[in-house]
Amino acid sequence: MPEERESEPRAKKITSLLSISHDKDVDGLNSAAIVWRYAKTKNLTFKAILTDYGSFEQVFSTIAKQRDSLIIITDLGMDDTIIDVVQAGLTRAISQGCRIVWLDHHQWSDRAIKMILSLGNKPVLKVNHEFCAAEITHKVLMPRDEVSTELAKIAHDTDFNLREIEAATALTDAVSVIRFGAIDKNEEVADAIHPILTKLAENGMSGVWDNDARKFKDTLLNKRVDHYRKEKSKKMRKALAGHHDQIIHGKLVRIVEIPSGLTSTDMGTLASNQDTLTSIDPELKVADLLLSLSQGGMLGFRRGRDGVLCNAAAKLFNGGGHPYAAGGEYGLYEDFEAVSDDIFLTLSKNKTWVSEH
Ligand SMILES: [Mn+2]
Repeated sequence: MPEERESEPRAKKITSLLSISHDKDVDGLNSAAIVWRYAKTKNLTFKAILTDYGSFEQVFSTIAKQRDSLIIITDLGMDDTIIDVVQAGLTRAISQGCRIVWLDHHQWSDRAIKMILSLGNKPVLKVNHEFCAAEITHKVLMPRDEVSTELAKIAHDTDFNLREIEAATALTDAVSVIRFGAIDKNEEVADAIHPILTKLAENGMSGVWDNDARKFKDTLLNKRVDHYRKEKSKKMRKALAGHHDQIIHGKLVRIVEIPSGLTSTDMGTLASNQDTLTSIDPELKVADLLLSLSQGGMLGFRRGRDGVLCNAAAKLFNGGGHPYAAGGEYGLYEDFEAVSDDIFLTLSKNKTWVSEH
């Protein structure tokens, strides 16, 4: 960590840490937990703001009020539409003795990168698409901390949609349950997530998850997650039953509509589980490429196996992302069948999304 090597009076003055992370998923949450552990080792007072892209204006005006703080932003990308808001907030904070560390894995424009690097007080910016944000945070801030290693591993499993760690899938569902619950009750998502963040920062996964009993230590949370999974699976079964399949360039492409209350990650996770599919229809196989269409016309891309590039497929629909997961946009629609045919046609005209190996 570069600031460890610094001995100027400026760095010495920093006594607090403000963490800004993504409230949407486990990657953002675990990144914040690792940052918190870092704050503990440095004896910095800690405050976390969990947020989403729609709230940047509010968040960066809070940042503008900080003094002598280390501000660490994780799992949030920046594009040109918000560059001015971000620049104004950070420039102000830096003039008041703050330092900026930004760790992310999303797509950044060259302009956005240059803007951050041109800031004062030696900003640190690490953007790497090959890792999730918690892994980058772990590597940069807490490489030798075992709890942080585990938190990064859990985040990787869910962010890369691997589903190899039961606790990671459970935590993903818990975050959804807590988020949707807060939104329903008109409460702040960040406040609702805070207790779980505290436990993750203190004891890592073992603070929330009982590995032997394979459930959450918090009985109520465990019940809510169980219920959420049952509801989700009912809705998903219905949605999957209405799927449209087509073989394109030798790949099984499937399009499903996402019901409300489900995310494309939920859909991706459930639809890539062969047991779930078999229980719906014994003939149903995991698709090579799964597209989930939301009511608002947004498209989520997930792959069922290697050989498909989700980011290249999403690019055909004004989007982007990673080879294993990406997002794009179709636009408002009425007739799901017509949309499916249209999407199949676009994918069949272009082969960039099929990888050679
Ligand atoms: Mn992330």
